[in-house]
Amino acid sequence: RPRALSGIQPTAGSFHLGNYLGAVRQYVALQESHDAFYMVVDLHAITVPQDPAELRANTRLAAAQLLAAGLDPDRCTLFIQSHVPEHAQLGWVMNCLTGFGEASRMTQFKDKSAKQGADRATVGLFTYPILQVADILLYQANEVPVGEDQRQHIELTRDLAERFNGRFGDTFTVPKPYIVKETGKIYDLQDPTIKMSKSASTPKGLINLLDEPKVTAKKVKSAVTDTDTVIRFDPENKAGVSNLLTILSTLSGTSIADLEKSYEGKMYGALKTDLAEVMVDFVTPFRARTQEYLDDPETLDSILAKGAEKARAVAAETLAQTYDRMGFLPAK
Ligand code: AQP
Repeated sequence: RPRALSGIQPTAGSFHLGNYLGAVRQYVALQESHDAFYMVVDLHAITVPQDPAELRANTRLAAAQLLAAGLDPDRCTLFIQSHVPEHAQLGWVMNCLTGFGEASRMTQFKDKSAKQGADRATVGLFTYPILQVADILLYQANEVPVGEDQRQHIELTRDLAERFNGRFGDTFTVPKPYIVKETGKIYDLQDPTIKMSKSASTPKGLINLLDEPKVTAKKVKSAVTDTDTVIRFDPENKAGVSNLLTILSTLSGTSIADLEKSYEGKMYGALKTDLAEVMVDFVTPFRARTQEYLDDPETLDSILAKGAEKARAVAAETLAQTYDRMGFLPAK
């Protein structure tokens, strides 16, 4: 079986709809076909300031949401990044193989550091993509399910894997991004030209899966559309409507073409009412399942402990081989 690896940050508390449709949904699907490793990336979370108690709670909450979304610990390896110290160790090695200019070209860092101000952005935020390289290469992943915003980081991972292999001999699998075209970028409901993101300018554009269902329904109903009246998939001219169609199509399993047909002659309100209903049907059991995992921290912690053990076995082997290839003297 090919390997899959991905990670999600525990920073925001609730996952948002972009996280789910762009990434987590694919995590669930790939458990069936891949030897899959998924982690909550707490080391990445601290690239921006975190309150310790909140980080701890949000890390458990992220793991609970992954399980609620359908990850099955018998069919995949679910763990917390900091439980596997090899991530930080291989991260250092990768830092030493990455050019400063090369790292400076990462657009996510440019965007985030511009928002924070150059003096407040940490060196950790700058090297975030390099730690991500280590995350992926440690598991010899063939495919990395992510949203479109991560494509550049996977490119960097491929470059560094090839660079290392070229210099020190074949060591790392060169991974491919696994990005679903339709849902690789879910847009903000209030500004459908930007991606849905936890740092959106207004919370009204962001669907948090753990919001009260009635809040979710309200956000759907106040989504920005356009002054036209036709329900048609046309991302360039009708970004808002197209985003709603994408979300409805994915959650309901109905093709966009069939949706367009069924909404012929109908108003935007009909589309929003249906989407609100589908969203509520989706988030209601998701919230309940998440709560069940949170209510049983012993089970959750034992799943994570087993996951870390399985992950470490793979990561330790890759790290040992890497150290050896680079010429580190083995510890006796
Ligand atoms: N809008 C999106 N559409 C599709 N995929 C998305 N992802 C994020 N936003 C969208 C994908 O979700 C996975 C986890 O991302 P993350 O851990 O980087 O989560 P995040 O930082 O909380 O995501 P945000 O909201 O995008 O954060 P900010 O506001 O900090 O930039 C990834 O695979 C990502 O591609």
